[in-house]
Amino acid sequence: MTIEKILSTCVYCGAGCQILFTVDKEKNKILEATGANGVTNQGKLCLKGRYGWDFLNDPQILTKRLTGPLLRKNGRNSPLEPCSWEEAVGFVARRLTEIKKEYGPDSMLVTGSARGPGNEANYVTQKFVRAVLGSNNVDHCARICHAASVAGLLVSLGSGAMSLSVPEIEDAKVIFNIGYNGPDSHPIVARRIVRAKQKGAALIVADPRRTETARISDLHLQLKGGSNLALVNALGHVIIEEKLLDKTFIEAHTKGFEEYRELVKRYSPESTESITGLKPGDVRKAARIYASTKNSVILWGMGVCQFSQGVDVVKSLANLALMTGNFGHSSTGVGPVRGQNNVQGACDMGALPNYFPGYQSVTDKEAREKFEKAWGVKLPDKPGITLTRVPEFVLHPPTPEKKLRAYWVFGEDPAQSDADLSEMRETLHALDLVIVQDIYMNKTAEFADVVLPATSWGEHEGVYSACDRSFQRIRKVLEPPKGVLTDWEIFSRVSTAMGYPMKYKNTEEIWNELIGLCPSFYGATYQKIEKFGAIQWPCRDRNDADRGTSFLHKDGKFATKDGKGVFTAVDWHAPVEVEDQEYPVTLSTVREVGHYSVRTMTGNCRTLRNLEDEPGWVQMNPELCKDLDVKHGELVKLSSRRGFCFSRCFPTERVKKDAVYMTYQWWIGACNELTIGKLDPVSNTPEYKYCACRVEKVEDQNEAERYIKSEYSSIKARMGVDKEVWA
Ligand SMILES: Nc1nc2c(c(=O)[nH]1)N[C@H]1C(S)=C(S)[C@@H](COP(=O)(O)OP(=O)(O)OC[C@H]3O[C@@H](n4cnc5c(=O)[nH]c(N)nc54)[C@H](O)[C@@H]3O)O[C@H]1N2
Ligand SMILES: Nc1nc2c(c(=O)[nH]1)N[C@H]1C(S)=C(S)[C@@H](COP(=O)(O)OP(=O)(O)OC[C@H]3O[C@@H](n4cnc5c(=O)[nH]c(N)nc54)[C@H](O)[C@@H]3O)O[C@H]1N2
Ligand code: SF4
Ligand SMILES: [Mo]
Repeated sequence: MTIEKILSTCVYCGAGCQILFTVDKEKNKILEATGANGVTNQGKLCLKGRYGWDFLNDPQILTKRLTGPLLRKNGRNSPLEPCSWEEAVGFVARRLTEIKKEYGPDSMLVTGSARGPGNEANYVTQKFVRAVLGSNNVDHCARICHAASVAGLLVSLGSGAMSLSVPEIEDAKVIFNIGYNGPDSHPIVARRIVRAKQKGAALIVADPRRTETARISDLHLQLKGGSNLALVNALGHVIIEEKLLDKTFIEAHTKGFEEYRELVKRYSPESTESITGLKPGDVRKAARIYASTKNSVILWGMGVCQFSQGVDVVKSLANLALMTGNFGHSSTGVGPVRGQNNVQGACDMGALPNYFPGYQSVTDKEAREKFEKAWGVKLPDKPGITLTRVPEFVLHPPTPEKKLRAYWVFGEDPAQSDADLSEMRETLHALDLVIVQDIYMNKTAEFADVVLPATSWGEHEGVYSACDRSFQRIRKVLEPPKGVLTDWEIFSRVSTAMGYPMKYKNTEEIWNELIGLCPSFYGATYQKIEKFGAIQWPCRDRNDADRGTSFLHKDGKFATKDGKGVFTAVDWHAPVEVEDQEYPVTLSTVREVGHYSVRTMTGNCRTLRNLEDEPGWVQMNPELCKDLDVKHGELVKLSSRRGFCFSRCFPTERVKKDAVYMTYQWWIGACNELTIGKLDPVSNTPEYKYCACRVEKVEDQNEAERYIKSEYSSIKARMGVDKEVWA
């Protein structure tokens, strides 16, 4: 037996934990995963890091690993059949060329992927879209995630990223944790919150649920869902009224304060009580605690971003930090804790409709000319469309010429993760061409004309960007199945077939090309990442002395053009779809601790599958359960204006009576059948955290259980899995 130890970065959340794998090289199997001494994880791992690699063994519990390209050889209604790579690449290149010729470059949209592929593959993807298709229609799941943080903070501070590093959290004196459930989402980041608390920090939590962080907090602001901006403006109001602000910082480093002061005059804790449901005394207390130190940190997540007013709340959180001088040194500032392992990276690489790699705007002539010269083509200067607008551009385009015809879905599963799934299915049906590039069959692949199979995390090299801007290496641990290609090679082959040769030899060659084009990444060579374990951008110099930047906006110098932080004054508005008689309860959707996003990976790991399985749970206040006469474990039917699904009742005091919570990891208990596709006008993120729904008792439980079972077997059979998993 040849045993090797190989170091890599975790593929699940953005914490960027370092994992040491013990590998049996002869059998090509992982034997064990243990925590390595990474900057954020210090030898620790959460359950996904420790057990989340089993999918690489292809146990086929949920979905089948793709091991060769599939094509509908005789049109849409014919089955997906195995084909050669030549056929698959030839088909994609021919169809894209035809569509481009007939309808123009902007009739296609390609996604990047924040998951396994890594930064190099995302760089190649956006280069392909811009240089070969001639469009900026490239986007990825940040859109349905932290896009509000990126858009909001770019305006307020000039940089959309976390201003501090994960390790700095533990030296904060105050943590204001809003709409963020670290213990489930980023357990290893949550560990730093616990440490901060142990070191004496005050912890304030704003969340309609009593999360674990809320449970250990000094003050839990259990606000009404959808009222964030009213609360944050009220906090600003108190800070001004009680003269808790940092005038010197405001004068020296910011602009727009006066307009903001005028607006928040209307937001006293007393006048906003009817919106937030919070006691004015608690809001005042929170403001006083937050403004009392220069090491106050704001951490936020999806409970801020997944609203039709997400961007405004992000800007208003930046206002709080600006007015109290909470920038410029370590353990302070703003922490939008990025979700996916490489969502920071997919943004860094320009898998966004308005940015080239390194946040260089596509509308900036100088930046465009630089990329034109490097890539030897003329590039489009108009930002592309965002992926959450795909349904609109397919089903109701602004003009017939603007209709979207082709969608290349790379490492995402919109038929499971996007809001309003019945509209998404209609959209996928109505497209002329759907290309899916994945490691597994997934729900979107069912609609694909062609499926391109890729190597997985663990089977290729590359770099991920963790939530705090740390570039870290991922390494090849196992040999991939025969018949799959790396994601960057798939794009390169199609590009070459379309007359723009891409002949990269390895990821390092791609990396060197891209850091050469991005001043803020220029110093982060493979050698340096290798040597120091992690390099946080900005890192501008190649010598070893430049080890990157742990916190941004040093000495109050912001990344905006004039170096000033910008106050923005915005009024609160209610969520788009509120409760009524027909749909009397709020539905909010969150995550399962042991499963990850669309579950193709964790659902195929035995230990994690054994923790939870279909159809998932709906968290309901015991009083609501009593009113509806439903008990723990019973199946209930949930419906909204857009669809219905079944879930199991989970009575819990953690949630209030007016709202129920579901996790979006399930096929049968698919909460996105219910969610609403209404978007924030700037970030285009859907309001996943709020829509109106109805919960009903299911009288015939046996019949419902039979339905769940047969539905599960039938979807799995469509995913190529025929084993019985109920045993
Ligand atoms: N209701 C509701 N819906 C939500 C959310 C919510 O809170 N509520 N959250 C949203 C958020 S924040 C996000 S980020 C999205 C996530 O949604 P998605 O991005 O759709 O989900 P993922 O599970 O991350 O991965 C998508 C696909 O990538 C594939 N994949 C993994 N590694 C690789 C690889 O190396 N190469 C290739 N080619 N494919 C790979 C997986 O098999 C999977 O099919 O979901 C959103 N949906
Ligand atoms: N186990 C696991 N971990 C994951 C993922 C996963 O699928 N599984 N996904 C990853 C991804 S893609 C992401 S983006 C992150 C997301 O991680 P988080 O940002 O923690 O996201 P959520 O858990 O969806 O929502 C956070 C909190 O927002 C609260 N909330 C709901 N409505 C409101 C409101 O109106 N106001 C306030 N203040 N709070 C509200 C919810 O109760 C919830 O506790 O997690 C990552 N980590
Ligand atoms: S906290 Fe995140 S990065 Fe760390 S082991 Fe868990 S899932 Fe992986
Ligand atoms: Mo996310």
